[in-house]
Amino acid sequence: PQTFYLSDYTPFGYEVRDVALRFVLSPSATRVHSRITFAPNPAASDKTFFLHGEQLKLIRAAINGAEVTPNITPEGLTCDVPDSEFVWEAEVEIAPAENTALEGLYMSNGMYCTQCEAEGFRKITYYPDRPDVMSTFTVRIESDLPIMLSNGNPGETGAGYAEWHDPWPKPAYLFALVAGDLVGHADTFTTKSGNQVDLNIWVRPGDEDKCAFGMQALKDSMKWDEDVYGREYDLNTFNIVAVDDFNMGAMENKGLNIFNSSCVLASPATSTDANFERIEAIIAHEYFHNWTGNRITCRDWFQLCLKEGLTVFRDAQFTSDMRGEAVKRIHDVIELRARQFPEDQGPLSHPVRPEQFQEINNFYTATVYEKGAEVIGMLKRLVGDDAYAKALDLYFDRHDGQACTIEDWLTVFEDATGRDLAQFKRWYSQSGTPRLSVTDSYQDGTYTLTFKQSTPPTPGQMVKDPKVIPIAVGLLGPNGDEVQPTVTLEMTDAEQSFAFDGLGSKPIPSILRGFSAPVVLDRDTSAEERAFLLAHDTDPFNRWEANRELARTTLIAMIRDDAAPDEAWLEGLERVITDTTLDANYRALMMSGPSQSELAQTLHEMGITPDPDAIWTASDRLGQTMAERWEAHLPGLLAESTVTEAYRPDSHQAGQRALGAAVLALQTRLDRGASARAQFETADNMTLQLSALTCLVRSGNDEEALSSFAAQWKDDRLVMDKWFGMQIAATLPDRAADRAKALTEHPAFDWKNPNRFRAVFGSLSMNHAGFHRADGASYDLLADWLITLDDKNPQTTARMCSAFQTWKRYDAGRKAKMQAALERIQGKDGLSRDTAEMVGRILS
Ligand code: BAL
Ligand code: ZN
Repeated sequence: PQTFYLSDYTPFGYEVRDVALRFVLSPSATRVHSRITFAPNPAASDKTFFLHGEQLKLIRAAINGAEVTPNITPEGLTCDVPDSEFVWEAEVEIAPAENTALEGLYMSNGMYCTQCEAEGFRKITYYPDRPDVMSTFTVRIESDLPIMLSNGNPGETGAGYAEWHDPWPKPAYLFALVAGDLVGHADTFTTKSGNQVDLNIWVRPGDEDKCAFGMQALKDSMKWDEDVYGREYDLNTFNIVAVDDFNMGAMENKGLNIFNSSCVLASPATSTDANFERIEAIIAHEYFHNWTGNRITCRDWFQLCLKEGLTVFRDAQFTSDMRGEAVKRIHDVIELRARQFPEDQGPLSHPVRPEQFQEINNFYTATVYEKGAEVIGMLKRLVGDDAYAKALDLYFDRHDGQACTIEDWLTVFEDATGRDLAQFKRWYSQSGTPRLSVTDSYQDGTYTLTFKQSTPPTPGQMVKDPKVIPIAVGLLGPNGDEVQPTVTLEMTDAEQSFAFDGLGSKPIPSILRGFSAPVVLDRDTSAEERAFLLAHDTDPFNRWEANRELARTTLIAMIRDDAAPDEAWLEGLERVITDTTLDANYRALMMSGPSQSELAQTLHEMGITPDPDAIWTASDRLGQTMAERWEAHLPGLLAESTVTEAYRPDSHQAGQRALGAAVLALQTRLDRGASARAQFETADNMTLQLSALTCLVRSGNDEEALSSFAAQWKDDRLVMDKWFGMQIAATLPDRAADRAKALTEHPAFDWKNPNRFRAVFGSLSMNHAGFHRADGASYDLLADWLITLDDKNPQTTARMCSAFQTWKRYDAGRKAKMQAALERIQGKDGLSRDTAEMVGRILS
């Protein structure tokens, strides 16, 4: 397969002045008529007229009205064209009902929908399918379906047709079309300059009662982007459509966002608090793309982080404002460590701006998205809030309507602040997680912190240069008072010291407050010092971090030496979880220790081969110790976390339920599931029902509850995804593989639906000891199913291969079994380019 390189960029030889499309919809023979005005691009030297096109049946092509016979290959076509403006016309036939890859135009439950990012438009018609080619679009859809939607503003509508016009030039990846028997949940939003926008969430009949929350989230997002970034919506209409079969979470098509139904439909009975928070964040994310992604887009796919890192950063700011800064930051860091760190420390490591790819769909990664957002957070911290706001205004002014690069983005910051960002740019080009070690000294009132940074080699990058690392530091006095409020140290060298003068005694440092940089902090800290920070740190993130470090140290000692859990830590933690002045959500987070895969990563870094069974046993034993030790507190904590008001998905109530879930997990260990069963039976919302069921599954005593849950929810696809997933993710490790296998034989296992496939196999890979069962049963099962799915849906198959990305850290037996599973996938006849690239990288 061809490898594409960032360094090879050249502009397309032609500008597109206007696009008119006409769709005559039919499940197996949709006709797509295109009429496109091209003109030679004066900025391009190569005037080859190449249009992308895959899996298209060309019926007819014409230039300026005269029929032409292009030269067609599996990737597209070339044709001789005039050297001045001309009109290209084509008619192609496609079969949406046979499109199981869910890229291009496809069908989901009788409804037509599209997914064009990154390179799906070329499966709809012949076109220069690259993000730097932007044009206005006019679309006419013909079918007998009641609802027909496309981008932009609605035009003429009549019996059997609907027209749409998008006045904003856009790349083809933002094209969308939807047609189906849909019902709309309507509302309006008036922008700050007084334009009234019609809002609609379109769903399948029966889902109307699950739209209100998403609509409110959309209106909150529109208002927030006006208030915080000064960005106003720019069309008369904004449509969201819920689709059951979707490879990603959602897609920001101009004026017509298409959502995986799991990321928009919400109701208290069927959605958990976590679902509500995620839905709010994704709606915000897609809406925010209207400016960061659509109005200003990417020059090429190597620049993906330009829109994704920035938009994730913006949605995190939004959630932080809506739900609380500390808890959002802790959640994000937990996710970063769970998903991005393993990627960046293994064979799939790549820079935030990759420099080569075979299949761009494989680069919609935690590194591009989440590390991309961390990089923007660091930039904001380094330049300060005011300069960040000034730079963003300049970015929107200077680049509106353009397809840009990371260089453009950084130049804006350089121009707005006068800073040289050449060194900072390494965050975009160097892969790998930097390690930051720190030592300290105190003499005559001066306290000195000395940092060293290094980044281990990653694939294709053996040598790393020092990066700019913003290190937020505060100092605490012996009584817990803050003697130095948070200050951001700017580290630029491989080794660098920072001094604090005028201190009466040696302070306790609180380093990397708010997780000010995506690094691993190595510091030999005594348990006493961490316990002090757990009790006193004024930075809520670092207070939580101190606890996590203590939990990790204890667990590692339990795993390695069969040690008892650390007494002093448990006493300190007890004070925190019983401190009713603290936010319940925060206390719940304190009760969850490092995940089993994170412990495996720590052991690996220590040069110890992780044993998944020993990790599970230690984690389980720690849970049992906590339950027994805090037995007297549990009923009071459960009572305190009981919500007596009507269900609201806000952070206050969600916090109470999160604390309740953590406490119920301990209580279940003591009462053989009696409390969990009682909660399960009386729950009037999904959060309580599912947390109770999870406890029962973990206890192994779950058959009855699982059956009754399935009977209650058999007709709700999204709830059944939870049922499929949680009984695998939460079950005892030795049952996970067998359970997953049995569930693949369940009549409701619709493996072509990405949500259902992920529910089973994403959950299996999350059950750490279950996935790494020593006999390799889980590896084999996953490999079998990835081989099956690859024929139908390469994109989802390739992404799920990352379950194997840490294979090299395990013992020889497991390693050999994972390698064999990967090689079996690799050896499959006709393996997709997507999966071949992923497996090849993982094995390398
Ligand atoms: N652009 C793909 C989906 C998203 O990141 O919003
Ligand atoms: Zn995005």
